[in-house]
Amino acid sequence: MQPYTADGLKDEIARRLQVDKGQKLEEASPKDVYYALASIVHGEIMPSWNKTQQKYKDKKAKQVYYLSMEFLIGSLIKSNLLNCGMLNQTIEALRKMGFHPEEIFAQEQDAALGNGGLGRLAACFLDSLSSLDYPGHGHGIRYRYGLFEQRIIHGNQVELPDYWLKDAYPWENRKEEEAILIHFRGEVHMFKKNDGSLEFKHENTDKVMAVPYDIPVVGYQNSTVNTLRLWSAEPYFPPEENEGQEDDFYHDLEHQHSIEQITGFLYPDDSNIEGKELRLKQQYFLVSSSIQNIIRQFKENYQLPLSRLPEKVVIQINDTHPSLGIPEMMRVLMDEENLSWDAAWKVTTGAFAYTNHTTLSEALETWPVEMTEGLLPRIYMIIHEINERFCRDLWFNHKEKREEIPQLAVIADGRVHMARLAIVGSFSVNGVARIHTEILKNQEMSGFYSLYPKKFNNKTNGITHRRWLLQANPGLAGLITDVIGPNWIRRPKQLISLMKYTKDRPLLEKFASAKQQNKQALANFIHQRTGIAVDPHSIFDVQIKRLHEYKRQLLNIFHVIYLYNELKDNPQLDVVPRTFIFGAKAAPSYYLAKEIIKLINTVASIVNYDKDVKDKLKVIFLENYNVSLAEKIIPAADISEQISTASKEASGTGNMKMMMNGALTIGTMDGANIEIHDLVGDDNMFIFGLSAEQVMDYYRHGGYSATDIYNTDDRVKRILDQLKLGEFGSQEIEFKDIYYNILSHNDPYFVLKDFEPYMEAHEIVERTYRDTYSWLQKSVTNIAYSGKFSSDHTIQQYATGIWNLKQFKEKE
Ligand code: 26M
Repeated sequence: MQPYTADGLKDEIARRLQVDKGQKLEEASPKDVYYALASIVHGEIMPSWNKTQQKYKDKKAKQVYYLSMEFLIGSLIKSNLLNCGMLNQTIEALRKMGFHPEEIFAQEQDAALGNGGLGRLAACFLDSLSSLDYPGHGHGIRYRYGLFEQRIIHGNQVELPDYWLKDAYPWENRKEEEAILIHFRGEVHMFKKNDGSLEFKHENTDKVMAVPYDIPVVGYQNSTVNTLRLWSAEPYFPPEENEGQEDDFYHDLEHQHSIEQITGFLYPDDSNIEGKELRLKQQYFLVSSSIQNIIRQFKENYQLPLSRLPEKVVIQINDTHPSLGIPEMMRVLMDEENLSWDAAWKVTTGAFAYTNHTTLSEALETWPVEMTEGLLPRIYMIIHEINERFCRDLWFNHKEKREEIPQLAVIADGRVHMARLAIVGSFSVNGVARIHTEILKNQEMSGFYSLYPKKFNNKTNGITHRRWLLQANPGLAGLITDVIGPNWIRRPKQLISLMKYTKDRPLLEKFASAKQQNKQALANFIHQRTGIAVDPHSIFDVQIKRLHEYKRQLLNIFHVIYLYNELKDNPQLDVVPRTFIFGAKAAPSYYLAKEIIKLINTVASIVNYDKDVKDKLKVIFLENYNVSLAEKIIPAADISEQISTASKEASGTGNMKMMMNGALTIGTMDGANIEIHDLVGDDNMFIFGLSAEQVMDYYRHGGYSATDIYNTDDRVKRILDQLKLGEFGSQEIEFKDIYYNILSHNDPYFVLKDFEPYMEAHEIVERTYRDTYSWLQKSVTNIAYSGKFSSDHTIQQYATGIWNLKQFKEKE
C-alpha cells in the first residue's frame, strides 16, 4: 500500500466527488465525503487483498476458519485507515478541507452483528490474525438487522430496529458467482450400492441460495488482508423455471420473503436461550454455506485427497452455535464425496475445535429432536449415528462411565445437546480464562474431561490493542510512544517498559493530563447527549456491558443509592465527587434486566437534580451502548466495574480494555479479573467479595439467608424498603419485583452477601484516589501489564496450541 500525503488525499477526495457525484467539495455533505474516503481506502486495500489470497493459494498455506454467528465489528473506517497507514494524513486532509474528522468517521453505521463479548471477541481475533500474518478468515451471517437500537423513554428501554444497510455498506463485495445451495426439510431415501454400502439421497428439499459478501480484514501495516465472509439468504431459481410463472407471483413473493427471513435479524439474546426454529435455520444456514465453501476451496486449491484436509484446514467454532458444522461436514464427505463413515469421522474430528464461552446452564443450547429432524432430516440421522457410536463406545470401552451415559449422550430427554456434540466431534475444547477452563474441567464438563483429558485447554481472551488503545485513545498512545518508543505497537508486551517510569512524577503528570483530556471529551459528549453537566474532575466510575443479573449492575446501583442516602443525611459529608456511568442493553424479553435499567434511570433522575448532592454525585445512563460508544467511554474511565458473582463471568473483555486505558479495576475474583490480579496484585486493583469456591459451596449446600442480611444491615434494609415503597420516582414507579426477587428468591446472585465488602472496597477506592500520585502509579502499572491481554497474544496461543498454524510472512 502506497500511502497518500494529506494534500494528495484531499485532491483525491475532491476528484472522486466530482467524478462519481458531479459534486464540488463545497457542496459535499459529511456523508458524501465519508463515501469518497471509504472508496479510496477500499481501492488501496483491493490489491493487497488479491495478493494475499493468491499467495495462500500458491503456497498451499494451512488456513483457519473462525465460524461464528456473531461478528461485532463496529465501525471500520478508522481501523482500516490506521492499518493502511493513512489515518494521520486523513485527519490532516479532512481538517484542511474544513471538516471535523470524527464527524466524517461517524457517518459509518456500526455493524452491530453481535450481542456482546462473544461477538466482539470474534472481531478482535480477526484483527489479530491479519496483523500477525496468519491465514485466517471469519465466516458469519449478513443480518439485515443488527442488534436493536436502544432508546430510553421515561426510564424504560425501548427497542428500535437497526437497519444498518439502509445506506450502502462500502466495505462489502457481493460474490454471486460463489453462491452455494442449502437444503432444508425434504425426505431422505436410502439405497444399497453395488458394493453393499448404503447411499443416502436427500430429496424434495426447500432450497435456499447462500450468497457471500466479503469484507476485507486489514492487518496492521503489513499488506496482509484476510476475509470476513458473511452469508446472505436469497431465493433459489432453478435454471429451467426462469420464465413464465406469473400465476404463482404472490406465492413466490411469500416464499421469497420467508427465505430472506433466514438472514433477517440477529437474535438479541446472549444468555437465556429460546428454542426458536428460525434460529436453528440460521445456524444450519451458516454452517452449511461455510463447510461446503471450505471443502470446495480445499479441492480447488490443494489437489490433495480429502483425507488430508486437516493438514490444511482447521475450523474453530465460536460457542456451540455453529456445532451443526460437525454433522454437516460428515454429510458432505459421505454423501457427496463418498468417504466411509470412519474416514469422514477422522477428517471431521481432525478439523473441528470448539470454544466454550459460558457455564450458565440457561445458556447451554439444546434443540428438540422433532424440530431438528423435521428441519434437517439428513443431519439428524448423522447426529443420531454419532450418538449411537459414542454411547456404544462408552458402554463397551469405558465401563466406569455406564451410569453417566444419560448425562453424556448427545441425544437425551428428547433433545440434541449441542455442547456434547461439539465436544465429541472436536479435537480441542477450550475455555476463555483460566478459572473458566478449570470450572469446565472439574465441574460442568468433568464427565467429558475424564474421558478426553487431552482435548481440554485454556485460551484466555484478549482484545486488539490497536483499536482499543492506539485508535480509541491517541493521546495516551502517543504519550506511551514518546516514553518507550513505538515498538509496543507491534509487540504489546513491551508496554511493560512503562514500569521503569512509575516513580517519574513529571511523567505521571502527563499521564494524568491525557486521562483528563479524555474525561473532558466524555463530559462534553454526555452534556450534548443528556444535557447533564458532569464534573470532569470527579471519579469516572464505569460499568459497560450487557445487562444481566449475574453481572450485578444491581450491586453497583445499590452502592449509588447508599451514597445518596449518606449525602442526604449529611450534605456536608467530605466525599470525592463521583460520576457513575452505565451503558447496557437488556435482552428484549428479559423482564428483570429491564427493571434494573429502569431503576438505574430512575435513580439518575433523582440524584442528578437533587441540590443536596449537587457536585458530589451524578449518575449517567448512556443509551444505545455499542462499539462506537465504548470507544468514547473507555479512554475516560478511572474505575472499571467488574463485579460479577464469582464463577459466573467466563472471562470478560471490557475489564482488559479499561485496564489498557489506565483504569483501576474494582472486581470479584472471577473470569480474567483473576489473571489481571496475577499481574498487578492487590496493590493495583480492588478485589472484594465471595470467591468462586464459596459461591459454588453455597449453591451445593443451599445458600445463605438474604433475609438475615436485610434484617441486620440497616443500609441494606433502607435501600430495599425504598425500592418496595416506591421512594424512587412516584408511587407508580416502584421496584417491587427487584425487591421480591432478592428476598423471596433468596438473592441468587449474592448481591446482599457481597454488599458490605463492596462498600468497603469503594471506600478504599476513594482513599486511594485522594492520593493522586499513588493513583497514577497504579494506573500506569495497569497499562504496563495490559500487553498480555492483547488478542495478538491470544491468537499466538491458538495458532501454536490448537491450530498448528504458521505465520505467513513472505516478502515480495
Ligand atoms: C444463543 C442462542 C440463541 C440466541 C442467542 C444465543 C447466544 C448469543 C450470544 C448465547 C450466548 C451469547 O454470548 C455469550 C457471551 O457473550 N459470552 C461471553 O463471552 C465473552 C467472550 O468469551 C466472555 O468474555 C464473557 O465472559 C462471556 O459472558
